[in-house]
Parts: sequence; C-alpha cells; structure tokens
Amino acid sequence: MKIVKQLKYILMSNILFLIIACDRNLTTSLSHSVIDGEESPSSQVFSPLDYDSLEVWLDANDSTTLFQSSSCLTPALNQGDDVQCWLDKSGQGNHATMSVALQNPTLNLLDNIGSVEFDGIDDHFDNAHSFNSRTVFIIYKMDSGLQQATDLAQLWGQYSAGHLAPDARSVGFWSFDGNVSQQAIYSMSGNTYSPTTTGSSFYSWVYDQFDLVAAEFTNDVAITRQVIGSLTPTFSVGVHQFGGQISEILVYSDTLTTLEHQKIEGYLACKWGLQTNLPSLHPYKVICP
Ligand SMILES: [Ca+2]
Repeated sequence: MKIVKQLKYILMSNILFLIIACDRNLTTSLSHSVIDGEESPSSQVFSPLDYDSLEVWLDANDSTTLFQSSSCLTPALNQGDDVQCWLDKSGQGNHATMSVALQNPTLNLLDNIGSVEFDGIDDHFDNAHSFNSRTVFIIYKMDSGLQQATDLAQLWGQYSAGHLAPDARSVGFWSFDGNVSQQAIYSMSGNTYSPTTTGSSFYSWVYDQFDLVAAEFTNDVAITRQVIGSLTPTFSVGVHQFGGQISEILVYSDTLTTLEHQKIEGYLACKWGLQTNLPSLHPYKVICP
C-alpha cells in the first residue's frame, strides 16, 4: 500500500513539473514574439515626424485637429462645419486659423476620408508664422465647381516669398515663385522631380481629382506669413482664391534624400488611397512605409 502511494506521488510530481515546464516555454515564446515585433524595423509605422525638419503638418484625417472656432475649442466633426482652426501636428505651432466669419473653409467628408474645402470666393487661412521652408507635400483637389478660372490658386505659401500654386488661368500650370524669383523642382503622384523652374506644366494638375504634389525649393523660402487658399495680402481677399479641397500639408525646412521623399510619398499615397497613381517602380507602389 505504501509503495503504491509513493508511486502515485512520483507520478503526480512529474505531471506537475511537465505543466510548469510547458507554461514557462509558452510564456517565454510569447515574450519573445512581442519583443521581436517591437524591435523589427519592418513593423515600424512611418510618421512625418521621423524627419526632424518638419515645420508644418496639417492632417484632415485627424478629427482632433479641426475646430469650428478660431480659438480651437469647438470641434468640427460634421459635413459642412466651419473650419476656423486646423492645428499643426509638427510641434512647431504653425497652426492655420481664420477668425473672419464666412472667410473660413469648411469640413468636407463626402468624397474622401477628410478634407478642408475652400469655396474659391474668399475662404482661406492667414497666420503670422516665421519659419524656413524647403520641401512641401500637399494632397489637394482643384474643384471645377468652385475654382474661378481667372485666379492663381495658392495652396500654401507666401506670395512675396515663394509658394505652391496651381494656376487656373492656364489649366495645368504650376507657380512656385510668387512675385519673387524663387525656383523649385517638383513632382506629382510620386514621379521623379522636374527640372528647376519658377513655374511649369511639366507635371500638369487636372480638375476634380485628388493628387499628391511635392516641391523642393532651390533656396529656403523664409515665411513670415503662412497663407493657405489665397494670394492675400499682396492681392485683396477674393482676387486670387483657391477653390477645392486640401487633405494634408507637410512642410520641411530641409531638403530630403530620394529615399526620404519616396517614403513620404508612400505614406501619403497609402493614407489617401492614391497608391495606384504612383509610378510602377516606386518603392511604395504596393507596400506602405
Ligand atoms: Ca466663404
């Protein structure tokens, strides 16, 4: 009887040992897979903040950055809501605001996952911000129902320093110089950059399509007043206005390597459903950064 009890004890101890051993192996392998996941560069999600020269990041897909009041207190969440404040996510405080009623753009959630719509009449943002800009990326749409054919339609910049502006007076033409002699190379849809120019239709904008435009200025554009949607104050509000939608704006104070700007193009194309527009050899044609 005593021998049987001892055998039972030995058997139970072994089973207990096996259970503990199995459990430890499971815990160890789970810990490993989590740590491996954190350490693997391929699992990192790209952010525009990964390049430290980011000066402006306006992102209409982030509803926490859009407000109906210029004091940035009342969220803009619904179709057609006023947007008097669009918070900059770069950390540099280069927010876009407009406190004049009816001159503020509005929220458009209809044909994209988020955009800020400018009426082509007087909507714009105008802020006294001082920073150097060198490389700019914008997701935008020229809207044939809103854009005045007589206008040079500034997306971003300062007319007296340099800007990124589709010109509706000559369909497809881009302007970079404003009323100075600023030059840039530029691309659309992730293509290779154009030759240096002050303005060109080397890559042409078209109406009613969201697209990605990128420009790298030859020299720093020293911004003292960031204007989005108008050529004011050089021209009165209403004289040259942008009519359409803007979904995202990224401005860097530095030049970027080919791999860096391709990564940003990939990030924007993935986010806004524009990967099919990228050229076939683009590194982010299929995968996302
Ligand atoms: Ca208006």
